[in-house]
Amino acid sequence: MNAIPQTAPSSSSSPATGSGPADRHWTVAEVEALYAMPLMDLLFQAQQVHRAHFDANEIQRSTLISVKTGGCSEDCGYCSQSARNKTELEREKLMAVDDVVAAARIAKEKGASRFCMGAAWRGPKDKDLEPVLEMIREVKALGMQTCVTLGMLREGQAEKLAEAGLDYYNHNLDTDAEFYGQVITTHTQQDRLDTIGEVRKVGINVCSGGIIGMGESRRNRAALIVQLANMTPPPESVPINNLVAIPGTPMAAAKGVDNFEFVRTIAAARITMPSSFVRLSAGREAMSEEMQALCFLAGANSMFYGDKLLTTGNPDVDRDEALFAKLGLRPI
Ligand code: SAM
Ligand code: DTB
Ligand code: SF4
Repeated sequence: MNAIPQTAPSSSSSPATGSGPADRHWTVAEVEALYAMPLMDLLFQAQQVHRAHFDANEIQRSTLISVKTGGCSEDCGYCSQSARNKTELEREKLMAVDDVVAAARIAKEKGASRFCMGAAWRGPKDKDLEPVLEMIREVKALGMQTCVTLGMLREGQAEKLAEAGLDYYNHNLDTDAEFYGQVITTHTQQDRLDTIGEVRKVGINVCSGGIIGMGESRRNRAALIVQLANMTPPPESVPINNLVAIPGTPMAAAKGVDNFEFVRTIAAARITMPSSFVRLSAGREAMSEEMQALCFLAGANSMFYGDKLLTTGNPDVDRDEALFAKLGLRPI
């Protein structure tokens, strides 16, 4: 399998960057070939692509908040918030706008540039959308970028979000179309693609990625990257989550992936989506500083910043600030 190193990915692209035209179409075989490269070659290529498009010492930081927690109708096998999973999570109804804005103000003071508000919904009801629109307007007024992740959108809802000034909508493909049904049965991957299409249509930036370590094969991982990279255009933000195995979910005993496989996934995302922010997402709390540095070297240039993700932990801000200082990274 080591016969293909640099050639496959750069066949129709610039050898210096491995990138190529904006409408480059990737095949699963090409991305599998990236995965199969010697790690040092892969990291070198990822760095070349990264440096041709970004300042490699800058990392964008978003703070997450769960504005509506638990009790979700969907059966996503990894999620603490599904009503069908027997987790210890306490349900919480939609937060008051003022409390959300107060949390955003703190996140800004601590150095986050974007505030991402998540709700455990299959999708928002129109009456639920109104307070969320107010949250978006008020967080934006603080001078922060805004992101929401609310599930599937119905007709007209994306327009309302755009009118409120929303910068990013997060809606992950989560896993390869072929593996999707083994993780989630209450909606299809096509449903997710439809919502992403709605978001695109109204000009909101797309944040879409997936989860690694749910028992999928390397081919599934490569196919997920291909699906994201072949979107026209690819998502502006691509979160790569390392599964947080949550007790009480069907994924509680998932074995996860080897660290280097995760790093290879980041590199594959970077090389195939040269202009996108690749986000080192869930799972960072369990990663050493060296592992995180390797992810940045592979081309990750954004992350979640703040002591909590949605329902699980994240490194605390002091630890992240110390890591940035050690690595000479600058937040943007
Ligand atoms: N309900 C909305 C949805 O599904 O899009 C928004 C919230 S949902 C929790 C957002 C994303 O968090 C999921 O798409 C998934 O990628 C990620 N996520 C959830 N639980 C996770 C876990 N245990 N480990 C890693 N990522 C997880
Ligand atoms: C994304 O891709 N990961 C974030 C954000 N987008 C919404 C969520 C991670 C959730 C991890 C598990 C939890 O805290 O519940
Ligand atoms: Fe969790 Fe979102 Fe799935 Fe609901 S739709 S179970 S919140 S990932």
